[in-house]
Amino acid sequence: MRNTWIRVACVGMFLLTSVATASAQNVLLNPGFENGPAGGGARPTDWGWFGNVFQEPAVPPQFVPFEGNQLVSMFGNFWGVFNVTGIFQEFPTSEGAIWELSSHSRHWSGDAMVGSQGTGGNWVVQKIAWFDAGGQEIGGVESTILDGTFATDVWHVNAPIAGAAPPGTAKVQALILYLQPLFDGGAAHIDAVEFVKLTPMDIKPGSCPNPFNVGMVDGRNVMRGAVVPVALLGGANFDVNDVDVSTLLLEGVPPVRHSVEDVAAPAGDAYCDCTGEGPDAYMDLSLKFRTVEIAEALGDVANGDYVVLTLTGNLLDGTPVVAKDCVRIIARPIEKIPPVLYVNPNPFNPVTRISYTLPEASHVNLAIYDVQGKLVEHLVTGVLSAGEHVTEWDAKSNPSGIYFFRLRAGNHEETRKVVLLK
Ligand SMILES: [Ca+2]
Ligand SMILES: [Ca+2]
Ligand SMILES: [Ca+2]
Repeated sequence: MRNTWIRVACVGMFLLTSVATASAQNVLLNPGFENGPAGGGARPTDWGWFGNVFQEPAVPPQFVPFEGNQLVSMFGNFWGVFNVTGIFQEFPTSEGAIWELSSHSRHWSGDAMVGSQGTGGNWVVQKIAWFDAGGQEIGGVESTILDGTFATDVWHVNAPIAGAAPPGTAKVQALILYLQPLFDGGAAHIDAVEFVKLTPMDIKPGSCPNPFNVGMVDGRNVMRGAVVPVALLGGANFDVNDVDVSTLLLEGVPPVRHSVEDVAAPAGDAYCDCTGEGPDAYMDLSLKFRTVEIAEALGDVANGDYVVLTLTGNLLDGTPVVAKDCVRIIARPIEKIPPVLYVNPNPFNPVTRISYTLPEASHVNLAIYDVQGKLVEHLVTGVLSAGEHVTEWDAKSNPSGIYFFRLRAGNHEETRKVVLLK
């Protein structure tokens, strides 16, 4: 039933003779409608539309934008026929490109939206539609109905929908539709629409799923010192050398280091699909972020939460880059978080630093063994306080070779292999 209605919308769309075409081909223009002409029957700039669509200036209490000083209103005054009103924007694209659409809508009490025909009466729907080179619609992704039973005069955040362009795709449209039954008019307000082509990204490249460990001890993240590996994935149409690394932020956090290497392949057909696929012969931009900074940026999360991490930035030519991938939060009970042992540098000559973080005061034994398992030296023995500890090992009197650091803290034991290269 719903699909039929959407098809009605698309027929209306084909009647349009002028179609908005954006210059930047991966982000819609005028997303908050602040740049368009307002009032007097003006239509939204940079958008196509059908039905009664108007750009409105902020005039409380009638017109209250979600952001900025303008919004778009959609009115249904086709009494007695099923009516679809909407706005759309389109971009050239090709098979495999992943696009994401989100928006904000408001059901306006000034022109009652909730109809008398069936549950809810009026609906706002987000849709991504794929078209072939001949202009035929060949597929799409729709949101659930965002129905008129919501409270009026309150802005709703319409959750993003995303999809990958199927074979034969030549262009994509983002549509925000307002659907009305036979005997009800009404109005919907739309603002802050986002439609972006997502750059493929893989958190923990080549591994799936993407667990993200968080845990605080006395206000300090016990993952301190650890990094989150993330890769922007190159492909036939995306050279990662075009990325301006200095502009990249993951959840607002800049990377601590980066390199260009082939670490993973793009995943399936949705932006949060997870894959364990490894290198694919396309170079990727490998980025490392401090775990503690990302954890702080995420704020309160709970064990088992499924969280989308967003990376933003620009290409060297200024084109925006947006990438998303999901992590599963693993919040271990604090007492079960083991010490985390790091050795840096490794290989080393002749001094290296061993660091580890204790979740609680513990009896610690840190020792070095050679490759035959023979004790070389005890570095630390005794009770240490909770928190991070650093110990150096100067191996100037030891021969080159493989050694093992073994940390025992309480009931926990951890071993790291190191290489002394003279
Ligand atoms: Ca606005
Ligand atoms: Ca991954
Ligand atoms: Ca790759």
